[in-house]
Amino acid sequence: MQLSRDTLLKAYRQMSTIRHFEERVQEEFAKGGIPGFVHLYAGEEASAVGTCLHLSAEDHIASTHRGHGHSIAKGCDVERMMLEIFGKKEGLCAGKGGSMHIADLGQGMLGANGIVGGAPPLAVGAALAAKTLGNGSVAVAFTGDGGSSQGTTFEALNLAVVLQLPAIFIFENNEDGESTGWRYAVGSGDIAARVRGFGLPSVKIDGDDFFAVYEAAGEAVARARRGEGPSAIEVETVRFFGHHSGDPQRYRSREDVLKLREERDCIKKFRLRVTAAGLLERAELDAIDRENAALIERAVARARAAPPPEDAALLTDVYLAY
Ligand SMILES: Cc1ncc(C[n+]2csc(CCOP(=O)(O)OP(=O)(O)O)c2C)c(N)n1
Repeated sequence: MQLSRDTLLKAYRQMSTIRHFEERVQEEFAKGGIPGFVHLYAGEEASAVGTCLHLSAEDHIASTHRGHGHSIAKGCDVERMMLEIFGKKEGLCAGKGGSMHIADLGQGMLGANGIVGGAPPLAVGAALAAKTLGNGSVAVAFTGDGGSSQGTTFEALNLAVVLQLPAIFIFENNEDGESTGWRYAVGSGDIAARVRGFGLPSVKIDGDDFFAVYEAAGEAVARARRGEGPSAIEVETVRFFGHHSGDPQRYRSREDVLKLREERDCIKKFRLRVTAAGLLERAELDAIDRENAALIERAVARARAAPPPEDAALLTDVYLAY
């Protein structure tokens, strides 16, 4: 598949933004500046970016508790995301949502979600709205290997097939749900094949390979836009950090994690591939990394200095006002 230079640059910029964002959030969390929990997406960048590059702000995504990467790839403002994670008034959700509830309806980002298996029903709702309105938009649900076994996921898959909705289900199999390995937790041992049983096309791809994700997601999105119904993709990926930032990771060794960073880094692989093929120069990729480092530095400085929401704001935004 031939991607334009602009698309390649955009893909790298977004993956690099996510990586810089996540590495820095880990540092800031360790310093104690961030309230609550954070679940980091580093290692999985190709999945969010390879998928969301096919979407516009009119399309919807529903995310997981590990939602920073999906949010950035869908176009959420990075500085306002950082403000949100620090619980500040100018955050994307006025500082009341934090890491696990980042949402931006203007960008079609329905929200990160503390409920495992929460995204598929939400995406099915958005896909039903799109089909009813006939507006040509699609909805994507991101779900983990753990979430793939939830009843909500099964119901959503079934309904999407029954109603032939423009929905795409992305199963990010990063091998562990908290500390439980997917080989133990997924009874059939094959997420993509199990999904096929619901009556929709479903493929398994190498999530370390941005190009594989981009191609599979492109086909699924095009199919949904043509009115041919839902599809699913199992993305085999890895997470570089623990389940959450304070996870002691007793279920895998330090060496295992170092090996993942060495051998299964989707960004490193992207860099190698595009530079070896002469599509992009190393220097321009390095320049993007520097710009992202500066962006994240600004975002953290602003988030640290910003005021929290006022006390009175505790009682607002509880219910939606029509
Ligand atoms: C309905 C529900 N059950 C359990 C939990 C606790 N929990 C939070 S994250 C998680 C693991 C999810 O694993 P997976 O879906 O594979 O996503 P990953 O963390 O690997 O990205 C669990 C069990 C929850 N938040 N919601």
